[in-house]
Amino acid sequence: MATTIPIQKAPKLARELLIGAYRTMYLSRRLDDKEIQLKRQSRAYFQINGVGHEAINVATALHLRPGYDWFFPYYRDRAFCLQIGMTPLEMLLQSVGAKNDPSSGGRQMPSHWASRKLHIVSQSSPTGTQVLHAVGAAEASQYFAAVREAAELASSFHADEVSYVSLGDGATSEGEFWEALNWSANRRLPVLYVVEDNGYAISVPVDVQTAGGRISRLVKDFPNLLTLECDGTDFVESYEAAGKAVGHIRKRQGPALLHAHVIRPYSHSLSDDERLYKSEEVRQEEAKRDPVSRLLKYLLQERLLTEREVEELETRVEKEIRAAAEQALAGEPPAPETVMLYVYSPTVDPCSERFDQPAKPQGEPKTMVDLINACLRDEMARDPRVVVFGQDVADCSHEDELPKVKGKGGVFKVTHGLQRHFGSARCYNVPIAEASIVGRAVGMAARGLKPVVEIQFFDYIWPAMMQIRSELATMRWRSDNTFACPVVIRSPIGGYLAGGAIYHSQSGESIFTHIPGLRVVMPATALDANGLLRTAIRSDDPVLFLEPKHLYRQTYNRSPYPGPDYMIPFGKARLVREGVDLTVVTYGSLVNRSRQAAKSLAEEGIQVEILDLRSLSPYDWELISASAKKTNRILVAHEDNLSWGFGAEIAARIGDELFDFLDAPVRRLAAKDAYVPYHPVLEDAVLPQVADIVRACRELAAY
Ligand SMILES: Cc1ncc(C[n+]2csc(CCOP(=O)(O)OP(=O)(O)O)c2C)c(N)n1
Repeated sequence: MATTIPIQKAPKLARELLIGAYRTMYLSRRLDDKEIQLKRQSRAYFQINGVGHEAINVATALHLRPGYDWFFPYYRDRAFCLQIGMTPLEMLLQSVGAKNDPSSGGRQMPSHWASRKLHIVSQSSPTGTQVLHAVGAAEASQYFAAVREAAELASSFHADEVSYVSLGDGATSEGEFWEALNWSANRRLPVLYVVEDNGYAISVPVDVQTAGGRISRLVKDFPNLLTLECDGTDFVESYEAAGKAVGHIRKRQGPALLHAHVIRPYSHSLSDDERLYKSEEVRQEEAKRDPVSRLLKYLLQERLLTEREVEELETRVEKEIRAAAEQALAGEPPAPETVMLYVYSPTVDPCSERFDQPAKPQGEPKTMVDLINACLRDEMARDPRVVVFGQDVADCSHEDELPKVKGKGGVFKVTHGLQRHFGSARCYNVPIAEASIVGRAVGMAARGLKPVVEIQFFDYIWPAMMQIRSELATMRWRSDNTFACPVVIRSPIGGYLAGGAIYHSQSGESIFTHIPGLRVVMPATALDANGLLRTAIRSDDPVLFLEPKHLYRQTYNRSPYPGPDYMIPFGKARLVREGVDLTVVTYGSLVNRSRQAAKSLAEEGIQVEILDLRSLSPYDWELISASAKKTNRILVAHEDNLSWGFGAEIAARIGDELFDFLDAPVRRLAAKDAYVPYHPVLEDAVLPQVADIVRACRELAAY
């Protein structure tokens, strides 16, 4: 059962601590005022404030250790970040979007902080995604404690470290918050959740947002979770509550959630006016709980400061802010030509020769499933930071039963034996919560682990879309290369299974190739799967590794094991067949279908060249161009449906850059713009068949 501890007034706190706290709170408040002024003068482009949250922010930060614990602060956490060690100048450099903004190099809105030195992981704007990153960072703590060889390679690890995350009352409505609580409570992860409840999410009051209007009541029965509630505008009470929460976590008793009631008197942001939806009476009641004036009153009442000393302190703060603002405004803007920097790793290029390593074939031919499994084994043996998790990926979650059973190892057996061989810390099952799988992987990778996670079927990747598109793919770019999360997401994809139907046959790779920062790969043979997966794991970018499940156990695409260092660079297509009359640019399940089509076309005297792209982002433009210049006719063929698909991009680029070499329009062959149905007759009607390819090639050759 969770415990709810009533908060009592703390015994007298040290004078220096209280004065220091007041200083940070006042600094934070005045920095907000300064930013608002800059925005009104059009010298900043956005403003969101932390006003009303200062007491809980500083009280919590005082129990945490910069560069030791890990921080995932909400945009209201200005005072928190100041107390942890960010400077007013660093904050103002972000307000003006300066080149030297240490959080993002002018790429992110203000109040989206990052600092590698302090361990503030780059924050994004979606409300709630950060919670899973914090859980991932805490899971990394648990991992490092269990896998010592990995801890030795970590940039920082301490046995009692804490992963701090804050969020608003509104953000607790996100499913990701509940996924995070469930997993962190179950695994007793060292996470501190601070819910800064200012009663509103923009204009929506908390009683509309949350059943019963009180989040701490809803979560109090989570096992192992310490739940606390406090007046977050009362510094002394907040300090006491945060101390209890942090103590619980450092003793490794489980996570803690601190529900702090705060106010938000400056409206949501400069684009909002709370008078539109909050009555004057409510506003005046809230004003009585202003944390900065409350602490000041306390300091004066307890005679810890004189009026004169307050004046001196405040004058010093004003001076510091003025100087910081002047310096920030003099900061250089970012250079336009740098905008493409750090979409991908600037140092590890998975298209380079380093990732071109020859196969050393040994033994009997193996299937794609076998060779993916072999690659995972090799990489886990090579690097203790490689960790595998997902739904059903382990052999048997209950370790005591493991010796008595054969083991599951994935619904397609791709991860079979990994738990048995490497232990349950390195390969384990997790709940059916896809956002949680990717979100936690982001937090783990930000700490230097290499998660290779499985989304059981591509059809179920969608709950993770926000984490993939807005977090995984953006982390390096948005933090100006300060953080990265080179996660590998493996997922079986596609149809041609007979009976897979709409929810076990989906394609949709172009939705992901559209995302800058994400690499997308799709092998068509066992050997390619092995070599490309190794490249994915050793690269420093996030990779979506799509495994056409129809090809998992085909005999024609088998290969002998190529050895533990075999790698294929990204962006290098495979020339499957040479021809002179036309080129089929394809990948995945259509590679072999194109080969079959080409064989029958050869009998008619049409010689078809086939390129298997293998990696879709990046793709091999060089080979496509060379082939187009040779055959002058191009058909792009894929299993995914036609409209707005991958073929549209390739066709458009060929039209753009190779028009003069074409003897015919670029043609596309793809699935119909519908879903894959259950009955095989219907499935055949939707997905491209060999006969369709033959027909399309014939027409193209005759054009
Ligand atoms: C996923 C997502 N949905 C919507 C928004 C737009 N938005 C920004 S802040 C906000 C309100 C958040 O409220 P709360 O979590 O209570 O924090 P507060 O602003 O009150 O501190 C909304 C809806 C967003 N940023 N992300």
